[in-house]
Amino acid sequence: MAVENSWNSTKLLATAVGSGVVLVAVAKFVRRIFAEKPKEYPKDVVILFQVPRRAISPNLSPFAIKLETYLRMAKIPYQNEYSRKMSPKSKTPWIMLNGKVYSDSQFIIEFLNKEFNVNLSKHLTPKEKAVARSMFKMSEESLYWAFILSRWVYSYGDPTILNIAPFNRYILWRIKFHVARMCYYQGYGRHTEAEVETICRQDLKALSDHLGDNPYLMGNQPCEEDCAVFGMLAMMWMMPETAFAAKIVQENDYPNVTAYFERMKNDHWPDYELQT
Ligand SMILES: N[C@@H](CCC(=O)N[C@@H](CS)C(=O)NCC(=O)O)C(=O)O
Repeated sequence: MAVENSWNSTKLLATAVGSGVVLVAVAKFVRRIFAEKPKEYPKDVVILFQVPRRAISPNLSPFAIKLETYLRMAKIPYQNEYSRKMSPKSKTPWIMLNGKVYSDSQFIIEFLNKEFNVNLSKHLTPKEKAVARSMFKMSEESLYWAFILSRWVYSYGDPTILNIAPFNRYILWRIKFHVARMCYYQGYGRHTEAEVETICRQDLKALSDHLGDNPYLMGNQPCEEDCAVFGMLAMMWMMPETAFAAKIVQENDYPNVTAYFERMKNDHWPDYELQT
């Protein structure tokens, strides 16, 4: 009797597994049939994949604003593709050029410099280039983390940023959880909010002290590194979050940083009107 029962259970299990396998295979087959055909894009035009534009800012990602500002500054032909699809490195933005995919805003800029023979920083000496690099790395590797903590963790996200219904807290909660975890492993997420605010202010003060009366990061002429710094400032200066980022902008302790941000916006985004 016991042997028969166990034989029956094995048969049941095998049937269930078999049906599961068949169902998965059918689902894959149907998906393949209805899958979107790869789009045709024009030759030698950079296709910039980024999340959809917002009423308040050209993009939610500072790296997308950096890349699009660079494409505009370098006058490289490009076309936007608004998509939530991530790069093979699971990040946004990314590009496609003549059917090939390239990831990471900085690697993309370095690739495009070679491909389109561009050098927006050729007027800089090696020493100036080193300073420009330290400024853009400070923006991307320090200010960025302070800012995303302010936006997604301390503000707990603002539904207006994502254009989602106010009750759709689940999406905000998922982003908050993801960002908090990333920031914890990066390190800033282990600090208190007050400590992170101090870091943010110190970075902005360093940028302000460095800029002085310069219209651009490295003097009278913009350079490649301006794109990254502008992209990061756009996050704070164009977004309506609460928490410390918005407070810092409202207090306007760094008027030359505000003026620099406005100058870059007017130079490269005359078509983009702040709609808040
Ligand atoms: N180093 C990358 C950073 C890109 C990046 O961190 N993008 C964020 C949006 S601002 C992202 O895709 N986050 C998704 C995730 O981390 O899962 C670049 O320069 O492109």
